Amino acid sequence: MNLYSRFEAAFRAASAAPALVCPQGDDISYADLLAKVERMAGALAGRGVAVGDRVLAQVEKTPQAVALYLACLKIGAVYAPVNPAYTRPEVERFVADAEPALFVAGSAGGIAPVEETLDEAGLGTLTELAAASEPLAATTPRQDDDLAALVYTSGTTGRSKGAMLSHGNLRSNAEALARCWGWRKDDVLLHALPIFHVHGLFVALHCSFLAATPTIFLPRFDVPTMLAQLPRSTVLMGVPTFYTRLLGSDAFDGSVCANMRLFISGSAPLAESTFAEFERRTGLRILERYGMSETLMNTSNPLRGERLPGSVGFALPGVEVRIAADDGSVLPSGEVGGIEVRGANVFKGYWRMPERNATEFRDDGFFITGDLGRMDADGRVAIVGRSKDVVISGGYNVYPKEVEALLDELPGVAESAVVGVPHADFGEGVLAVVVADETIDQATVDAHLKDRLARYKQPKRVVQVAELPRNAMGKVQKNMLRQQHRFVFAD
Ligand code: MCA
Repeated sequence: MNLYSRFEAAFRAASAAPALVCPQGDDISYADLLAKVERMAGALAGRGVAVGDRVLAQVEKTPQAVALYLACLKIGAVYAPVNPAYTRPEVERFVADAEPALFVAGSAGGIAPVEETLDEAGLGTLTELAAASEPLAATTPRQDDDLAALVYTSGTTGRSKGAMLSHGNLRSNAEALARCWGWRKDDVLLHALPIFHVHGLFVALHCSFLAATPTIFLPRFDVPTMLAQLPRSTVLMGVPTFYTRLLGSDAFDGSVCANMRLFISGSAPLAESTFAEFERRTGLRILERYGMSETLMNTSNPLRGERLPGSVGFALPGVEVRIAADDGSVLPSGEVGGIEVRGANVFKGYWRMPERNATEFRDDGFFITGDLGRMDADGRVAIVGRSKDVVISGGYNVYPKEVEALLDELPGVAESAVVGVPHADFGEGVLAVVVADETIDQATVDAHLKDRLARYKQPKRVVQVAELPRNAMGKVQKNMLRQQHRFVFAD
């Protein structure tokens, strides 16, 4: 079934109800959203976008962008969202890889909202087009296995990989989450996440869309707006930085949260201190869950029952999770190993990368996540580390290889190592350690990376050293670097 047909039925049944509540603009009802999607679908079809074509979208968070995503589903196109913060060279790699039929993006002067610019060829605005197009009412039938989205991750080799997500992946996961989190007819989702990633686009919006409940749709996270909107919300989904920033405000307390029934955290490890302080301040326990772009959501702490700090809970309904050794043998409960996942949630593989798909899946269909974890006898999972070299900063994954390759281009740099070290706001901050025969300071690095790498990937601190620590095999010991520089962001 086309995932959009599932939403459409709910939208029609609730057509007068608010869909996107926009404190800084006009609210959008479900009837408005249906109409916007039909016009956008007409515009896409009118531009020749066909079933299976990719639509690459580098757009700001607006209701129009939501309509663009839903219209792609509706006509059977494959939606490929990318972060508006990405620089031109980063986006060019996605364009080359996805070969989109349409690239919805900003002009050379910067990234404009979807309403303002259509694409590089200056074809007019998508909103103009949508307004001028005949609405397209028919939804293209799709099978569960048909592609719905391509979500890019950079990967440990520094090369972009597009995770292929199907209609069935998205639908099954949304249904599992709505059930697991007890989604109610009177829920109001507070939405401050970006919508170019799995968390904000699929996990959060799909829960609202399945039940056609209202979403308070904020362009970005900021504490004063959150404090103003929490009293009329019931559910918040956020990254740990949301929670540490809320706790940083004296105005955040139990009374602000009186209407809230659920705070959910994901995309990065939630510190036990944040969990504890949040409970002390509000009387509520944050529910932590675990997922990734390739698998959508895998596990969740329970809605009813104990939510434990440091635990990501139990496998979701329909998801199998196991802990395995490198050779794929399943480990007994309590032992640390690689987390592997199988189920209707698991992606179809990486776009045009058969060689990777052959090594990242076991013969019996389990996907090797690259995360390290442990499972208790009762099935409760804890993440204990990552076997892949990745930094998680404010919920964004940063792959050191991509940053190191650019640092190594700088004149005088012999080698570099990028690691994540504790950062009070972002959980981990990106630190560059360089070996060079000239002075390499923060300004040099900033100037070099400015137009080459999204700001959040750029090192927030640069340290120059005489040599990098290596083991007997000659491999750089990143653990040692993380240890030596763990207080870099403490001041
Ligand atoms: C902004 N900056 C960052 C980050 N965000 N640097 C490192 N890491 C970040 N996450 C930069 C800005 O460019 C700015 O640079 C400086 O840091 C301070 O920005 P500030 O205004 O304080 O930041 P913000 O705009 O308030 O953003 C912080 C944020 C945001 C709200 C935490 O990063 C965010 O929304 N993160 C959510 C990411 C997310 O949705 N992840 C889901 C991935 P300067 O001032 O120097 O120019 S999906 C996923 O992971 C899986 C599937 C899952 O399980 O969910």
